[in-house]
Amino acid sequence: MAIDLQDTITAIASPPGPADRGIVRVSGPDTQAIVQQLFASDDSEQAWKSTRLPHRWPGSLTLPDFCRSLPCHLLFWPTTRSYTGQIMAELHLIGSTPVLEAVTESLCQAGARLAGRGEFTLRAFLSGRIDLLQAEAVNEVIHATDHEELQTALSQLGGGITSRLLQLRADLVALIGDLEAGLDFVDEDIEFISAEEVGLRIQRAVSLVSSLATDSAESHPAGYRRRVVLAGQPNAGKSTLFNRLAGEELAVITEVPGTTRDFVSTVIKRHRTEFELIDTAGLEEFRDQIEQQSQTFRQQQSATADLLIWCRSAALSESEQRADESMRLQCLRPNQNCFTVITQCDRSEATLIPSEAGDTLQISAVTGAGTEQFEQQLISILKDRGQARSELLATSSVRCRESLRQALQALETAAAACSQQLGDELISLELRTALRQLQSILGEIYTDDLLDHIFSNFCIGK
Ligand SMILES: Nc1nc2c(ncn2[C@@H]2O[C@H](COP(=O)(O)OP(=O)(O)OP(=O)(O)O)[C@@H](O)[C@H]2O)c(=O)[nH]1
Ligand SMILES: [Mg+2]
Repeated sequence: MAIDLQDTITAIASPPGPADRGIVRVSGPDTQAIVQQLFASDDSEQAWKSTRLPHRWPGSLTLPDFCRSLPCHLLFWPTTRSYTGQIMAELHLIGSTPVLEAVTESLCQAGARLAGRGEFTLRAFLSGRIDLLQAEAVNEVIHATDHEELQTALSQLGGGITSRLLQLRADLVALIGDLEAGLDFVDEDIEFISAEEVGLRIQRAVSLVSSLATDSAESHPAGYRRRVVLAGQPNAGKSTLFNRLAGEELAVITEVPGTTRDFVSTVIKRHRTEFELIDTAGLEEFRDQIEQQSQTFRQQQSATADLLIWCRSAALSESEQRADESMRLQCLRPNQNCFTVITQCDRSEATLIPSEAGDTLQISAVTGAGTEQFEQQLISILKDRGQARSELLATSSVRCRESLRQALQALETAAAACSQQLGDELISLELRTALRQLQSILGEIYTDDLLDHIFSNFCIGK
C-alpha cells in the first residue's frame, strides 16, 4: 500500500442504499479548497472558510450535472483536531446513491482522490489519533453481530486496553531507566532501585501480560466451534466414551490396545452448547510407520484442543497411575485446559467420588455410571469458557498473540534473572524485548504489509 498523506481523499461514508441522509467524507490538506468549489453556506460571509473551530454549516451544493443546487449541511474540522488528524469535512445531504456518487465524482474533479478501504481510519492511526488496537476496534464496532461483541469493541475503541498497555509501557521504560542508570555506577556501589522493588514491578507486568496472553490464546472468531479431545493411554476406554457421548457406534472398539489409528470426530449438541468431540489414538511409543502416523495425528489433535479430556483407567495400579500422570503432563501444552476422568470404574473396587471433589470424575462408559455427571461438568466448563468475555477483540488477539507470548516469556525471564540476582544488565535486556513487543501490539512498530492486512478488511469511507 502506497501511503500518501498529502493527497486529499473522499468517499461515501454512509451505508449503501437509499436513506433519509447520506454522508460524503473528505480528508486532507486541500479539503477546504476542494469543498468550496461545490459548497456555499447560507451565511453571506461564508464564515466557515475562516473559522478555526469545528462547526456545522447549513448551505447548498452545486454539482455540474444538476440543474438545481442541493440542500446540504457541511461539518467542517478546519484544523488537525479531527478524526483523521487532518483538515476534514463531511457533507450531509439526501441519501440517494446517484446523488452521493455525483458528489464524490465532483469532489474528485475538484482535486480529491477516491479513498481506499479504511483509509480515513488509517490516517487517524498514522497521525497518532488512535492506536492500532483502536483502529481494529473501529471495524469491529461496525460489524458487531451481538451485544457482547459490541461491548468489547466499544471498550477497545474507547482505549480501555490501550490505557493499561500505555501505563505498562511507561512503567517498563521507567524501570529500564532506573536499572540502566545504576549500571553506570556499578563500581561505586550506588543502587538506584532495590532488587525487591524491581521484582515487584516485573511481577505487576507479568500479571497483566499473562492475563492478556491467556485471553488472546483462547479468543476465537464468532461462530467458532470448540474442540474437545479425548486422550490417554491405549485401552483407557476413549473410544467407548466417545461412542457413548455421540450416541452411536462411530469409533471402533476392541480389547486390543492401539485400536484407534486415525482420529474420529463428531459434533455434539447439549443444552444449547455445541462442540466438536475428537477421539484419538492412545499415547504410546511408536514401532512402525502406521503407529508413527497415528501418534502424529494424536499429537496434532491434542495440541489444538480447547479442552483435553484425559482418560485414565481405574484398573491401573498406583504406580501405573503415577506413570499415567506424567504422560498426561507430557501431552499437555502450557496453560491448556484439561480434566482427568477415571474410566472403566466398574472394573475397579474403588467407590465413586462425587463431582464436587474436583476435576477428577469416575465413570463407566459401559454401565453408564457417572456419565451424566461427566457430561454436566463438560458442558459447564465449555459454557464458562464461552462466557468469559475477552478484553481483546478476536482480530486483535490473532495479531497480538505471538507478541504477547514473547513479551510474557521475556518478562518471566527477567523475573527469574531478578530472583537469581543475575544482574541488572540481563534484566534490562529482557525488559527491552518485552517493551518492543508491547510497541508492536500498540502499533508503534509496524510494517506496511501489516497495515495493508488490517485496513484491507475495512469498507471504503471508514
Ligand atoms: N468394563 C469396562 N470395559 C470398558 C469400559 N470402557 C472401555 N472398556 C473396554 O476396554 C477396551 C478398550 O476400550 P476402547 O474404548 O477401545 O479404548 P481406547 O482407549 O479407545 O483404546 P485405543 O483405541 O487402543 O487407544 C474394550 O474392550 C472396551 O470394551 C468400561 O467403562 N468398563
Ligand atoms: Mg480407541
